[in-house]
Formats: sequence, C-alpha cells, structure tokens
Amino acid sequence: MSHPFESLPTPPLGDELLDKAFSRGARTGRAKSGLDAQSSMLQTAANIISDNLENVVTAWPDIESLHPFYRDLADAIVGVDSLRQHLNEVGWASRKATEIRTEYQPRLRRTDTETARKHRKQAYARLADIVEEVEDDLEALMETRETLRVLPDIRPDRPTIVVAGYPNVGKSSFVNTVTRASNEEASYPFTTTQVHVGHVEHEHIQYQLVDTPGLLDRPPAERNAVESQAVSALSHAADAVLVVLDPSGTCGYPLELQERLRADIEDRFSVPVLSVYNMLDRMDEGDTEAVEGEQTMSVATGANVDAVLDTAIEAVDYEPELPIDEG
Ligand SMILES: Nc1nc2c(ncn2[C@@H]2O[C@H](COP(=O)(O)OP(=O)(O)OP(=O)(O)O)[C@@H](O)[C@H]2O)c(=O)[nH]1
Ligand SMILES: [Mg+2]
Repeated sequence: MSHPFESLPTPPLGDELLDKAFSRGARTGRAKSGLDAQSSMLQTAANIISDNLENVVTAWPDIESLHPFYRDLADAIVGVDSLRQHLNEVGWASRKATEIRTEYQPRLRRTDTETARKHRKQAYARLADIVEEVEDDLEALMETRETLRVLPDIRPDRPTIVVAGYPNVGKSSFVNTVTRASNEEASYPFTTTQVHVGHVEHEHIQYQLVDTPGLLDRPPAERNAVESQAVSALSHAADAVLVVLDPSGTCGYPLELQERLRADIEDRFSVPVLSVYNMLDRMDEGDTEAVEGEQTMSVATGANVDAVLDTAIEAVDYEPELPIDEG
C-alpha cells in the first residue's frame, strides 16, 4: 500500500518527446521509399506524441475520486485547479496530434514525393508547435510529481489518532514510546519539520498515530494558508485527536495558551478530542491541583502511558466491518 501519487511515471519533457517521435519517424521512413516513407514518418511521429501525452494524463489519479485527505493535501501543495488545467492542456495536445495526422495523411497520397515531403515537413512543424505549447504544462506536471511523490504515507482509511500540542510537550516521546520501533518519517514538502507516523496494533487492528510538528502546535492565526489546508487534510484522516499538554511549564508555554490551542482544535475537528497532561514527574503541588480529575501521564517514567493510549483507541471507536452473526 502506498499513497496515490507515489508511483507516477516521469512525464516526457517537450524536447525529449519530439526527439523520440522524429527519430523513430525517420527510422520507419528509411525502411520504405517514396510516398510510403513520408506517410510512415508522419504516422509514427504523430502516434508517439499522441500516445505519450495521453499516458501522462491517464497516469494521474482521478482527482475527484481521491480520498479527501489526499485531495486537500494536493490542493495545499500544488493546487488541484492548476493541476487539472495542466492535465487538460496535455490531453488537448494529445488529441491535436492525432488530428494533425488525420488532416495531413490524405495529402501524402496520390502526389509526387517532393510534394509529399513538403506536406510531411509541414505536419512535423505543427506537431512540434503543439508539443511546444504544452511544454510548460509538462514541466509543471513534472515538478508536481516530484513534490507529491514524497507525501507521508498516511493511510486515511486506517483508524487514525492525531497527536497535537505545543512544541516540547512530549508528543514525539509519546508516539515513539507507544509505537516502539514502528515509526516512519516523511517530510511534508511545505514545512521544515517532519511528520511521524507510528503504527500500533490493538486487538488485531492497526492504529495509526500521526505526530504533526509544525502543524497543530500553535494557534490557527499563525498558520499560513498552506498549513491551514494541511490541517484540513488531517481533519479528514483523524478519527480522534490527542492533545498533549504540559502543566509543569517545562515546555516553555503557559498552560492557558496550551488549553486555548486545544479549544481551537475542538472547533476544527469533528472527531473526539482528548487531553492528556504530560510531565507528571515534573508537576508540583499547584500543577497537580490545576489538572485535578484530568488524565495525566509521564512519558519519562512510563506512568499511565499505556492507559492514555487505550483511552485514545477507545475514542476512535473503530468498528471493523464484520458480518453480523445473528446466531
Ligand atoms: N521530565 C519529563 N520529560 C519529558 C516527558 N515527556 C517528554 N519529555 C522530554 O521533553 C522534551 C520534549 O519532548 P518531545 O517528545 O520531543 O516533545 P514534542 O512535543 O514532540 O516537541 P516538538 O516535536 O518540538 O513539537 C524531550 O527532551 C523529552 O525527553 C515527561 O513526561 N517528563
Ligand atoms: Mg516532536
């Protein structure tokens, strides 16, 4: 399993494609003579251009049928409207190459070789124009492919717990501890930080824990448009959010700010949002009073860590689709 953009082929760039089309055309032309040679040259070159461009378009996943998580992510990173536009242009060029072939083929028959050669050259020039016209689109698709290929392998259909909270509260420590060595890292192309995806099995179900440094660790007003959209994407993947807070002040942010972030997340996500107050080992009497009745843990000592994971898994309330045994 992988994400929908992982195995996109490299689109041919304009010059490369023309080179391939015309050199193959020349080769088929050399194998024949007279009008046949000109006709084969056109046939081969136009087909290569048309087929290659069509393959570029069909290789891309259908944007409408993408999981909303990946659609939002793609939109945040490259903009799906411009992606659609580039694909439309390339599709147009593919059809145009076929049209040129159909238009010129009759002119290469029942005439002298010299005239046929002239027409074939004219057709080649028009094919080259068409490819040149979509050169920018092909380049943009190439860049888009490079960008989207490295998306984190989050499986949006798997039950997913998103871990949020201010920097240094212990998010990564928690994810690393409960998922042990099963961590994968992947870069979001638009942040300097990395997303960590850990997997944990519970009663034969694989849960996914997503640690999101740089995205859900500060107030929404401080996120740029791209990050906001990435948060939107995450909201499609999340089945529960675990907000980690540090009342001890070790992380450097007042608890009040951290609790405001939690309120923002509750507004943004329509799934259960749980809290856990970490750094139990660092809390003084005042801190423990402040979090009286709340869920606490210490990733450092291991206290209550498994219980927190269990609560999060319960919140996901994931019901695998099993045939109902009416007994
Ligand atoms: N004393 C104590 N230290 C902890 C505890 N949990 C985490 N830490 C430490 O706090 C520091 C920050 O922990 P991280 O897990 O990196 O925090 P984070 O929330 O992932 O931080 P960012 O990735 O920067 O957002 C690390 O040095 C941890 O070892 C805890 O329960 N007690
Ligand atoms: Mg971290």
